[in-house]
Amino acid sequence: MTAARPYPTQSALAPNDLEAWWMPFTANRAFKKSPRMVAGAKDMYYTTSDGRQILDGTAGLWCCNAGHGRDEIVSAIQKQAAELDFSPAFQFGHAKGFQLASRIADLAPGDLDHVFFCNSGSESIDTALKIALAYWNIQGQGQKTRLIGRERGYHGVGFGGISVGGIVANRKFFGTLLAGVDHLPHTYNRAEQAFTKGEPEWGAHLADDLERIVALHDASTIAAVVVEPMAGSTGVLPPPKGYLKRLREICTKHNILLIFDEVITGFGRLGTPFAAERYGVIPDMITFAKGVNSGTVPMGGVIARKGVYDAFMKGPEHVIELFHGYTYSAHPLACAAALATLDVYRDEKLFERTKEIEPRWMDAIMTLKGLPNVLDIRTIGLVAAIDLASIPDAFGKRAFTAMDKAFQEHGMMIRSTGDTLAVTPPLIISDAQIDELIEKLRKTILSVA
Ligand code: PXG
Repeated sequence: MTAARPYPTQSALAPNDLEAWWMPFTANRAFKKSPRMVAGAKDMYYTTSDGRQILDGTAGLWCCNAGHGRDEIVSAIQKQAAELDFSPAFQFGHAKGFQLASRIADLAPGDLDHVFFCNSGSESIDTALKIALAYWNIQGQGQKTRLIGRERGYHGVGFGGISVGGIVANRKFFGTLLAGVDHLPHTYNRAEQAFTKGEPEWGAHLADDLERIVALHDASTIAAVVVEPMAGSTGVLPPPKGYLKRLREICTKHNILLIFDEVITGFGRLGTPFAAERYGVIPDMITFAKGVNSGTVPMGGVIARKGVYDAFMKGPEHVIELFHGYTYSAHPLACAAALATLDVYRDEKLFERTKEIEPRWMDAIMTLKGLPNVLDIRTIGLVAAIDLASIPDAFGKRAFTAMDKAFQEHGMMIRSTGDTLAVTPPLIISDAQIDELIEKLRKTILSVA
């Protein structure tokens, strides 16, 4: 900082104090000229700093699945802070870490029985990739090091995640990334799939590309394949029917670990605790974050199958089995928040409810078909994406303007990525609020025509 300036007090924080925060994944200059500021949140609504109510069409960043300011979760966090603020997770433990791991293992299908905690989705992916590499190493197959991701995949922003990820803007500035990574093709084809509700019929054959990759590198060099069951950040790509089963079969045939990145799809977004259950496919590891405690305290993790965990549990018992972990792994506040959140999900049957309202949600979203510039709509679970035609020579501007106008003029928070609008409300959304959301989307799309 060049010149000394007075520290702003909390109450003095106003648009002229916006300079110091270099905001993440944000158009900083546009934001600072015309800020979108939130000051409070309750249930389905944010409140802006100037007192307007904003319908939350994004569950924060796909994380506040139980809605905002839930009393049970708030008081669990408060109570935990007073009772046990921090406990080291290296060589020491606390009850809620174990309780939470058991609860998550119970929600996960099959023998996905062991949970490793971290603090974000990005860390969960790096953790899963490291477990995969170490898993082969300790079994004397240290040559299995290749990692296979997918075009258009998003796995956070760590070097592991951007290496297996397939979003060009997230990769191209950051050098050569991890060596030995290859990518499956993405699964979107507008000509074949436009305006499909749920999983498209076309595209299962794209999983067979894994056979080509195996033929090229040989299975003896490949550690793991990692995909989002439904690609989220790239603009919502539901998996083609049968695609994930085929990936599983090919991985099993060639002795390759399969990792599902469920940072978005975990905790009910597709109407089941994990998407693995919806698709009847058991991966070797599942990554999670966000919805685990409804976005209230940073937390992520990896759920590993029994066989993966057991492979590490040998050698002298005083020796650390996996040299990996974070200071805040299983942070007591995050665990307390998660236990309270899982109670809310269970007591309010929010995952089952999501499944129930999915058809109505899909029908409602599809009523936007035919509006100006709408090129495709994809929808699944409680998720929707609307592709808008780009303004010539200004890719991304139409959707960015729509996101801004939605907030500033139409009282709604939505996300934009490229020229796609993404809508992913909290799972507590009522029928009337679905109608409100659709009406606001309609006005927003018309306002950028
Ligand atoms: N994997 C997946 C599938 C994700 O969607 C991450 C990993 C990384 O999580 P962290 O906690 O490190 O951010 C994500 C994050 C959007 C959007 O609008 C999506 C994410 C984050 C922010 C915005 O699509 N996903």
